[in-house]
Amino acid sequence: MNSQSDTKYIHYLQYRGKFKGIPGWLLTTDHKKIGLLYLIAMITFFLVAMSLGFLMKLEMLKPSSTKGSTLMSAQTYNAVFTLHGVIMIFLFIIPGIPAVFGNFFLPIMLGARDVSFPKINLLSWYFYIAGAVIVLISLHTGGGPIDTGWTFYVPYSIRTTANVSLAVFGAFVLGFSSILTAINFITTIHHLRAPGMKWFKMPLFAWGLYATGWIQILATPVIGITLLLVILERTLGVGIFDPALGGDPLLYQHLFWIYSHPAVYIMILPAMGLVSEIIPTFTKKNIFGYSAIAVSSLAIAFVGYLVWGHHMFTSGISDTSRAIFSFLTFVVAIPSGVKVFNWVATMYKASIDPRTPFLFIMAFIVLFSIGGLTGLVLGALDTNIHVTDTYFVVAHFHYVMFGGMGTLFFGGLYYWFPKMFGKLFNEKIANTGLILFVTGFNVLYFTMFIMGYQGMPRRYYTYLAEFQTLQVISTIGSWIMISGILILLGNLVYALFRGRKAPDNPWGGTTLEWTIPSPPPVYNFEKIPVITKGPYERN
Ligand code: HEM
Ligand SMILES: [Cu+2]
Repeated sequence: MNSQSDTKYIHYLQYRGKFKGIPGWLLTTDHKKIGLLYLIAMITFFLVAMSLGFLMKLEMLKPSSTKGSTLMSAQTYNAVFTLHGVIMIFLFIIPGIPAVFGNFFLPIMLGARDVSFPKINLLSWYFYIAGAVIVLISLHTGGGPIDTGWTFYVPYSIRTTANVSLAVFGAFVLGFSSILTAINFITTIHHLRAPGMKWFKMPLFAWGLYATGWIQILATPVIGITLLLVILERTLGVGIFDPALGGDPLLYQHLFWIYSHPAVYIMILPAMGLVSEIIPTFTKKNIFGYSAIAVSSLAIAFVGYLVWGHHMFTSGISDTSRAIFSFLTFVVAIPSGVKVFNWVATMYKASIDPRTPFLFIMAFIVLFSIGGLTGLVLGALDTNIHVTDTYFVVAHFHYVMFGGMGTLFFGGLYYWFPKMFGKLFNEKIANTGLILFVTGFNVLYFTMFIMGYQGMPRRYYTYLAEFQTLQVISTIGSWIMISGILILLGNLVYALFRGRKAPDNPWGGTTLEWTIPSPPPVYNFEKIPVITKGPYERN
């Protein structure tokens, strides 16, 4: 470490020389450390929101109307499901895989030493924290915790005395974190790929982040402006969404879902990219249909912009638009199907090494397929009218969002843990945790499909006695699932302190992160690699 001109040395100075200890973290511009800062914050928020989910299910053990509320009042229940949804969506699922694994691994997988704008990358984390703190403050100020549901629908969100303005302002600030991360990833992919790494030699995880980045940049401003308009309507009564002032509440729904439906692809496309990384590693085969998978990410991102109306089939939109939105919702299933088909084709006749990260893929394919197929039930006009706003919807989005991105967030953590921390974990305990998670998940949410189909509305803190058996089974499911999650997380915390040292490539992966030490040095590569073959080619 002596030549002044060596970029490695300069990088070392840039990232290590200056700050140590806490300042070394809070002022870091090292993409790996920023990924870890997001990881710590995100796991914390997830555990808080998970506890709220646990409490909601506890409340459902008996119908409050007959024997008095179990645990909380109706008003508190409204605030709890709102906060649960807001935290899970804006602080866990949307930043999720891009902010943690995108930050830690994208530059390494492209053969770069960092993202294009390291300081802006740190700023994105501060916007994330600032947004979270503002939401937190809103719970204890003004009219108290927001109680509108995570969708902040007007006219209720204009009328309620709860502190909606500050809470949605927090969500507005969070949007900047998303946009800045996307700008960094897109410019990094365009400009910092290693020599020889042409677009179709790039790992598929990078393609997932690329498609996601464009949605983050183009859609996030829509929700940003919409939330500012809600604040404006609450403070000045301008008459944009409030029908009493000549406003249109349906306009709010259009603007909200013009962001929030594409946002589900911000959640799932990086996760799907992760699947395309893990399957070749454990099948020891090159991925089937690389280009089709890469292009299907962009296709999903594009068509995903055109289906938002399927959230409004019963809101009074025209029959023509209902038919078009329903048709397009089915079209989105095609590029998604291309991915699932190519993943299964890669596994076909492979000698699969069923290690823990691969078992997460199996769990994902089962849970996400149930979520996807029930999405078609919701996308069909006749069945939608029957199940919209019931537990069927709640079950559906937990299967796609939690069963999809959530499972792969933990799967990604197990896949890359040895590389990130240089430690190995206990696979037996991990597999036990995963089995409990998947079993509990289905007991908890599949019963909610049945209750929803039988008419159990969502967002009610009480219910008719006939639902009690299924409610109790569903609650027990949440205990099994949550114990699985705690075992999965506890196992990694233990490995962090007591795990055996990990080799550079414990799984036999072929992408660039497996060619450098575990954990990676601050400058990533001794020498920038030259790429001559596809990411999953083995010889
Ligand atoms: C970890 C354990 C979890 C449990 C036990 C849980 C439980 C629940 C329950 C019971 C509801 C329905 C409330 C009602 O309508 O009466 C709900 C709503 C919701 N959950 Fe979860 N959930 C969990 C994880 C997640 C995850 C990972 C996500 C991320 C996507 C999520 C997102 C949501 C959203 C967005 C709502 C709707 C809130 C609203 O109606 O405004 N949940 N959850
Ligand atoms: Cu949608």
